[in-house]
Amino acid sequence: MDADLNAARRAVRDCRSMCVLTGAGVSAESGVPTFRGPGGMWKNRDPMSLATPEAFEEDPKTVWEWYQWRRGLIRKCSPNAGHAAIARIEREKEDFLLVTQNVDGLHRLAGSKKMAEFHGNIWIVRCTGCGREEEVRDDFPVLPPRCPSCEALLRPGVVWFGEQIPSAALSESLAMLERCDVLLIAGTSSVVQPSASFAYAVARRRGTVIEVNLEETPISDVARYSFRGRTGELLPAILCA
Ligand code: BV8
Ligand code: ZN
Repeated sequence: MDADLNAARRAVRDCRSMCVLTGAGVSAESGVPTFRGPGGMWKNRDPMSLATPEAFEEDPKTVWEWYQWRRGLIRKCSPNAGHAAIARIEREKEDFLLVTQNVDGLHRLAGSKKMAEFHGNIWIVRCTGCGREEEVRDDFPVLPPRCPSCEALLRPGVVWFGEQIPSAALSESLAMLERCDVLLIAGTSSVVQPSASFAYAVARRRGTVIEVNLEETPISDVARYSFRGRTGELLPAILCA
């Protein structure tokens, strides 16, 4: 482990262009429930059955109850040492991009700036009628909330299953995957597409892929270095050159 850890640290230190991909495991260290792990469920509903346009179409009130519950939880959480280490390395690299699947906004709170929110942001709400977007941090008094301008339903500003990744985030990420020397993947089960394919895109062109995750994932043997452990500990250890 130590030899690999030192080699991974050197790869991070010596690289010019770096991409970091994060998932719910990074925010789990701040107390945010993961998508698929214990505590990620809500009222025994599977998130996969709630995070879809069909679920919202059929029962917007229940979908909003789930999001209001998650917003309430996340509101009490602060960034952790893993978020801070990622924000710090960004300032040391000439060419850097953080791609996060997390919708909680904790990376931005930790100071990350060069960032693509691949699955949107839970604090943004969008009108299904006039498309008006707004950042709303408070709880909505009535669910589902309606647009103050046109009365249509508001929806969470996140990407649901079956929806396209926001085009700016997608193109910025794909461009980075073509040129980064190091891709660090942290706290994701690597089952959701298209972010789960990032590792292959970089490994194919001999870039260095580093994984940090509690459990093994489908990309663990694609990674040059794959560390089992908590992001709150391993990210500072690998990123603090
Ligand atoms: C797309 C936002 C083109 C909402 C999310 C069939 C029909 C339709 C679509 C598909 C299909 N087959 C495949 C697809 C594509 C689909 C997909 O990938 N499905 C999979 C699941 C089969 N993808 C899409 O639909 C994407 N769009 O492809 O557009 C298209 C369009 C139509 C049809 C085809 C293609 C959109 C995907 C975005 C979905 N939205 N979230 C919300 O949050 O409410 S995804 C959701 O999963 C979260 O964003 C989450 O971030 C993401 C990934 O989960 P993880 O972050 O990995 O979290 P998870 O809990 O799974 O794992 C946590 C990991 O951390 C674990 O491994 C754990 O061990 C580890 N861990 C925990 N604690 C720690 C830790 N590690 C270290 N330290 C710790 N402390
Ligand atoms: Zn509207």
